[in-house]
Amino acid sequence: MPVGGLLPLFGSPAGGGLGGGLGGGGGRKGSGPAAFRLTEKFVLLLVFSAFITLCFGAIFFLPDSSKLLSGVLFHSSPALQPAADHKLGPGARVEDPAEGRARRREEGAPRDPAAALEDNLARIRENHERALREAKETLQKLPEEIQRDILLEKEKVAQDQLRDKEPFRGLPQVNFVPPIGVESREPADADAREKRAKIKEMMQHAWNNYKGYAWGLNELKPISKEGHSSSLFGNIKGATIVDALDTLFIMEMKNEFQEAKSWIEENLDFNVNAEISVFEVNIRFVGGLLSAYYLSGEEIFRKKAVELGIKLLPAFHTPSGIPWALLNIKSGIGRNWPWASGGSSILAEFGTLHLEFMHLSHLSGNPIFAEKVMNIRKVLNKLEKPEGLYPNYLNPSSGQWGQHHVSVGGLGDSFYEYLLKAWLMSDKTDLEAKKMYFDAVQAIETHLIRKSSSGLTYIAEWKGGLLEHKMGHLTCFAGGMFALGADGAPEGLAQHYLELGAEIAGTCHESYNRTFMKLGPEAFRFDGGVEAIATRQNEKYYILRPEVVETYMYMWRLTHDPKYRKWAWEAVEALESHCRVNGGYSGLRDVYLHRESYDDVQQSFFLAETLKYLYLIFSDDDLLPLEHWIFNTEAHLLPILHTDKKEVEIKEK
Ligand code: DMJ
Repeated sequence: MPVGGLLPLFGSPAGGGLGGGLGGGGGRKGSGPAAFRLTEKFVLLLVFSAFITLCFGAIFFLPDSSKLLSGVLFHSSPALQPAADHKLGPGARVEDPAEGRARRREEGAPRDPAAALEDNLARIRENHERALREAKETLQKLPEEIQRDILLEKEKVAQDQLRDKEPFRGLPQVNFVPPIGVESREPADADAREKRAKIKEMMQHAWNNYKGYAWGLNELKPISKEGHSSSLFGNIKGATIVDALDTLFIMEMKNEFQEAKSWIEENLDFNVNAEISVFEVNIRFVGGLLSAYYLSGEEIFRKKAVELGIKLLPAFHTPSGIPWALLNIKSGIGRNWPWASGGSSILAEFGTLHLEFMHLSHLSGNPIFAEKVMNIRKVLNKLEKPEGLYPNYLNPSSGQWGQHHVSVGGLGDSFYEYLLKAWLMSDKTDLEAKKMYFDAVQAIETHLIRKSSSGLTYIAEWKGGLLEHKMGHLTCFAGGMFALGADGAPEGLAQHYLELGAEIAGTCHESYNRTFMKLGPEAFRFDGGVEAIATRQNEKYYILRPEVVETYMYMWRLTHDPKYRKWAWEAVEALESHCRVNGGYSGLRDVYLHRESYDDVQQSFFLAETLKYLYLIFSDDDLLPLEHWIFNTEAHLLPILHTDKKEVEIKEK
């Protein structure tokens, strides 16, 4: 359409329309734009720019520009379109005047062009006014609303915190009952005795170097010989001290245990402005303190565990009660990992609080901790599970699953472990946990467990129905879990689960055996012509993880097959050859290389788990018998809460 057609008022007697001038391309003094006088040009420019502004304004600033585009630019009057939301029942809501007109047209009002044009103009005017009104409201109110929201949120958190703290005016008295199976006897077998002594020496080396170079800090950098801090604990300090407590105790490193206790009494401080990982702090700090209390009966550990438990409670202040992953323990404000699918909390994180929180209620006499974790279970039980599987992501606001990724390794692992152990810890009375565990394991067997062409059993990862044929080092704990649960398996399946545990142990051993260092990679694959081998550079590292020796420990205890002691000793030799350095023990960047490339971190779980499980493999079974103890996911000891005899008696002060 020629522009002149839209601007008839500016047709010049000398030169016809502007369009003619532009289109005709005549001489400079003819009817082209050059022929206008300066004032005319100015007026023309002014009107033209006003018109363009109006058009843009209409397109971009009116509330429903798509309707406007179709209604004005393309001349398809909204008057002729059916309007679904106009068909309201009586009293549904107050009718907008424009909607009223549309409805009346729907009802058969005349449609002459002049009326339609008037309708359109009125509609534009109304839309425009409404948009202005809304914009004004938004601009005026938003900052206040934001401020009000922040204040309300703060108030809510403060109130929740007050409510959570109120019942803790002091801890009730507890009659400590001496723990079962902690008195140390030398192993009957001479070879085991010698090997166990070697493992104790490894613990001494790790501890002494931590003490020498990083005392009071979270972890040790054994190459740099200085402290290492991880953001997982915010600025809570002393992760290695708390994580190592119970290992020191069972290895009878009494002086070291006392040093650790004194440090905790004097320095362990939770009144810090720190954003922490709720999961990590729970499994390492709460778990470590509880375990130290149950082994030693020292009140300081119970007091600190409950104090920290209270600090973690605001993490549960979400619409569903599914806790945040991260929490500022000063402000009580929580959030989730920025990388987690759709703002979700992580299954292995919120699903790995149950054991510690049940014990916190037990030792504090306050049911609040148990209530929080029982609510998690309630939320999970209400949800539909895809193929019976638990996705790794759950949104704490909506209480709905995020991405349908399922893993028995990272992001999922200890959730399954805690279902089984919740049942065991309750002296097998928590039948709901038992059912959830066995149902989940059945779904895992059907959808995730596969055999390689050479017959290695592995647990793959499930992504919306597709399998990734990869198994993580973390997943290797599952061998021990299947074996530990075998006893309570549905009719006729006990042997099957024991064998499944043995098969997973065998596969994980292969993942170690197929490396140069004889220590397993972070993840190994069963595709592209390989089996139990890491193929990606970023999966070839080993960070002193315990899961493989953890499975060996359960398999040894439950079968006494000597191969598990043999495999455990291979791991000890590999640790000594490749991870031991002057300054402690270091992780490795690539277990397939022929020369060590150190990551320079002595992880606290090396002392809490790896060395503890190795020590137990070479101990007799009466040290920490499985009928009386369960291990939390960081290998901290929690007693089974026997129902027949009350081991811990709680009396209100
Ligand atoms: C430990 O902190 C725990 O075992 C946790 O469940 C998984 N990861 C580490 C050790 O690898």
